[in-house]
Amino acid sequence: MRKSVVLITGAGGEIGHALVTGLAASDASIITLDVAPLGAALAPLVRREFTGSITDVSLLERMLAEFEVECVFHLAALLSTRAEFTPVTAHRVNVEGTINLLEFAQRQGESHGRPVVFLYPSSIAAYGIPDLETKTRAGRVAEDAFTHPTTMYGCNKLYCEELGRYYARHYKQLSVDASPHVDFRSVRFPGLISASTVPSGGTSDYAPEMIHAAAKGEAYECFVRPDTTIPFMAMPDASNALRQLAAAPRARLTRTAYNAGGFSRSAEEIREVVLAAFPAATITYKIDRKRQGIVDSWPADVDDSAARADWGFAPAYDFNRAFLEYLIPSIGSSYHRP
Ligand code: AKB
Repeated sequence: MRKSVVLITGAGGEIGHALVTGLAASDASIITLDVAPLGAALAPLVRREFTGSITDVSLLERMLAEFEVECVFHLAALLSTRAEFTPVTAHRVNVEGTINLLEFAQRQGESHGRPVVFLYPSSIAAYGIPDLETKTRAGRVAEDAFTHPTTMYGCNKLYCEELGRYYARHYKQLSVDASPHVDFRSVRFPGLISASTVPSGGTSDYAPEMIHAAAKGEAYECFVRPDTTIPFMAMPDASNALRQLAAAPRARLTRTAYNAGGFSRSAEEIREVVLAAFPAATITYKIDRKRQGIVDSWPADVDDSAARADWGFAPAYDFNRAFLEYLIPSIGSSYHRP
């Protein structure tokens, strides 16, 4: 008999660190897949860790044979800035890797007869707002507006949302005996900020990078303008949102992709709260024109009323609580442990 488990891909990453910790605390039986071995903090929390790529179909075949997967949290991805340096690799990992996981979930569902709940973290990068005047006028953007991404990562995320919708509603619709076995659910996250991990390859990373640099006593050059504004979310709210959406009754869900907001602030407002906590910090601006162009195409804020109505999304961290109660104390202490 195969063991019934939850699969988390990219488990060693920023979202994965929070999700593994949270699911393990609720006694979930977890298997993981990541390109690197899990760190000492996570490894003891999982039933089995597989080290390899989501593009390795033979590895997924081995997992299919050994485990009965009820739920997939597919977190593995190359983020927006890194994807712009290697767009073909990003497409291969972000898209081909995702269809491999969707096929894995489909075959899991066919074998054990129950729909596999498939959670997919999409992103505000799925939006592409043409200019700053339109961004200001657009305000809180709803899911079906401005879906013309300008990055490979954003294109990947939007297409994979549609791939998931296909697997959940139209899979092999011309085949007689085909029926969907994937219950695909996606959240378009804003810039996520974690106290437990260092940011890697994102274009929204200027916010966490500021805090980490100030806590380490290192000067930081912010690569976007002071007025640059996008929504952010504290990582505990992101992890909880994925778990909440996974547990939501299927009949309550009117969409397969949902916005989820946190707090919308400018780079200068973030700089001010970091300087108040670390008065000796040096935070200046050195604009990276290309990364600025990416962030300018993302919405200043998102309309997440559908998530709140359908599955009760309600972030616990506003701007002040996120920085004053979670990020600054945790990151500050992580660099100054005796
Ligand atoms: C990135 O900056 O690429 C990510 C995102 C906004 O999805 N943090």
